[in-house]
Amino acid sequence: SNYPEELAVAKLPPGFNWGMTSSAYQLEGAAKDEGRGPSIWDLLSHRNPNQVADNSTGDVLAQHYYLYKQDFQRLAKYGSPYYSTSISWPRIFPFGKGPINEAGIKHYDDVIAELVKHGIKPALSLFHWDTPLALFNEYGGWTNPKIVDDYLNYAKFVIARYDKHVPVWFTFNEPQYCNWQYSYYPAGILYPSYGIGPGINARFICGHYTLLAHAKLAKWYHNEFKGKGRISFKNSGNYYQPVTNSTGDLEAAKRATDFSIGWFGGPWTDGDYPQSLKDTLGEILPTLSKAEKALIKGSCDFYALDGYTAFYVSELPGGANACARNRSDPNYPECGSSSQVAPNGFSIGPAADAGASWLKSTPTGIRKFLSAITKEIFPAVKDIVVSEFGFAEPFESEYASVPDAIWDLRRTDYIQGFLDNILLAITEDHVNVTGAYIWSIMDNFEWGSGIKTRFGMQYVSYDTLTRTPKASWFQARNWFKRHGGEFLPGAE
Ligand code: PNW
Repeated sequence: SNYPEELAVAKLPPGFNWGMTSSAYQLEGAAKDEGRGPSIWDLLSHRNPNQVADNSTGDVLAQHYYLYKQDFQRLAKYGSPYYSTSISWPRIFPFGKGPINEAGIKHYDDVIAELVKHGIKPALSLFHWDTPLALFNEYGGWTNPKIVDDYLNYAKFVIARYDKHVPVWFTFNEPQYCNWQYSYYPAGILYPSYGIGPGINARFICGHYTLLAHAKLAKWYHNEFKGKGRISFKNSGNYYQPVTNSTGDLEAAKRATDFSIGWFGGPWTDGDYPQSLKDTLGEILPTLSKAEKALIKGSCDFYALDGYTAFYVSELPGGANACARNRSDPNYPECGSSSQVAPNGFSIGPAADAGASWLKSTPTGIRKFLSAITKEIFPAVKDIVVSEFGFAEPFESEYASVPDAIWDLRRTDYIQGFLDNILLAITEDHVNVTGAYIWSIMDNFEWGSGIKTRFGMQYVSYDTLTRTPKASWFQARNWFKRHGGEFLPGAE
C-alpha cells in the first residue's frame, strides 16, 4: 500500500540491541523449589482471594526454571543477540538478607553459562517487583529506608558474580508500579491492593528509596567496582497527547508526563523531581538533599523506556477550579484526565486483551515520544533504549486451541508498527535509539491479570508446557533481517 519507500530501505545502526524479555516471577515457576524464599507476590497471589483475575499464581507457570535450556536453544536459533530478564532476589537471599541460598546461585550460574554458550547477551534486571516477603514483614519493604542497604548487599553480590558476562544492568524495573503495590491504592490490574501499608502516598516514599538505592548502586558500579557494562533503570512511560491545543490541555498533558516519566527521569537527568510534582504534592513528596541530588544526577548510562502505548489528555471539566479542588485528592495529584478515547469519540488504536485494558496499539506514538523525551523532556538523554514494548492479543485466552491463538494478527501489526516507527525515529528524526526489546519471549504471569492475558511471542500450553511460536515471532525476526539487525552466528 503506502509503505514509505525510505522505510523499506532503512537500516538499523550497527550494534543495535534487540531481543525478547521476561522476568523471574512471571516466567520461572518453581516458586517453592531449591530454597527460594517467598516474595510479596507469593503472598498476594495466594492469600488475597480474587486479587489475581484467574486466581493463578507464580508457583508453576511455564516452568522456565527447569526448561531454560530448551528455551535458550530456541532463542539461539532465532538469533536475537540480547535477552532481557530478571534475577530473583528471594532465590539468592530467601530472607532478603542473611544466609545465601547456594542452590539459587547455582541455578543462575547455569542460566548465565547457558546464555553465554549460545552467545546470547543478557540484559539483567536486579529487581522486577519480587520484594522478599521477609523484608516486607520485618519493616514494610520499600516503605522503609532500611531496604536500601539490603538491596545493595544483594545487588552487589549478583553484579560481582556475573558482570563479566552482562553488558547491560537494570537496577529496577519500573519502580513506580512496585511502589503502588505498597499503598492503599484501589486494587487494579497491575497493583492489587494489600490493604496494608501507610496509604496511597507511600508510592512517593517508596519511589524515593528506589531512586536512592539505584543511584548508590550505579555509583558503586562505576567508581568502586569499575564494572564493564552499562547501568540504568527501566522507566515505565506512555506518550500523553493533549486533546486540543488549549492551555489547559497542554498543561494537563505536561503534568501527566511529569507524574509518569518525570517522577524518576527528572532526578537523574536534571537532579530533582519536576516542579509540578513538588507544587502538587507538597510535603507528600520527599525532598532530595543536596548530596542526594548530586548522587542521582547522571546515575544512568542511558535512558531505558518501557513504552507500550499512548493516551489523550485533557484538563478536568471545570478547568483550574476543579484542578485546585482535585489537588487535595491523592488519587489524582496530576489533576487531568487521560483516556484512550478522545472526546470526539475516536479511539487511539486497536485494543489489547481486557486484562491489559491500559493498552491500545499506538505505533506512531512511540516515534513522537522518542523525539519528545530526547529533545524536549530530558535533553540530557543522549542514548535511549526501548526496554519493553509488546501486546496482549485480545481474547486470545478464549481461543479453543493453539492453532487459533498463534494467529496473533493484532500483535503482529503492533510489533511491525512499533519497529517501523522506532526506525523512523532513528533515520528521520535522528534520535539515538540503541535498542528495542519485545515483551515477551512467551506467555507468562501478567500480574493481577493472571495467565489468561497473554503477552507472549510464543504460546504456552499450561497442560503440556509446549511453547509454540506465534505469527508475530516470525514477523519480528523478518523485520530485523530486512533492516540489518544483528543476528547470532548460530541463527537459522
Ligand atoms: C510492564 N502501563 O508493566 C512490566 O515490566 C511487565 O512485568 C509486564 O508484564 C508488562 O509491562 C506488560 O504489562 C507495565 O500502564 C505496566 O502503561 C503498565 C504499563 C506499562 C508497563
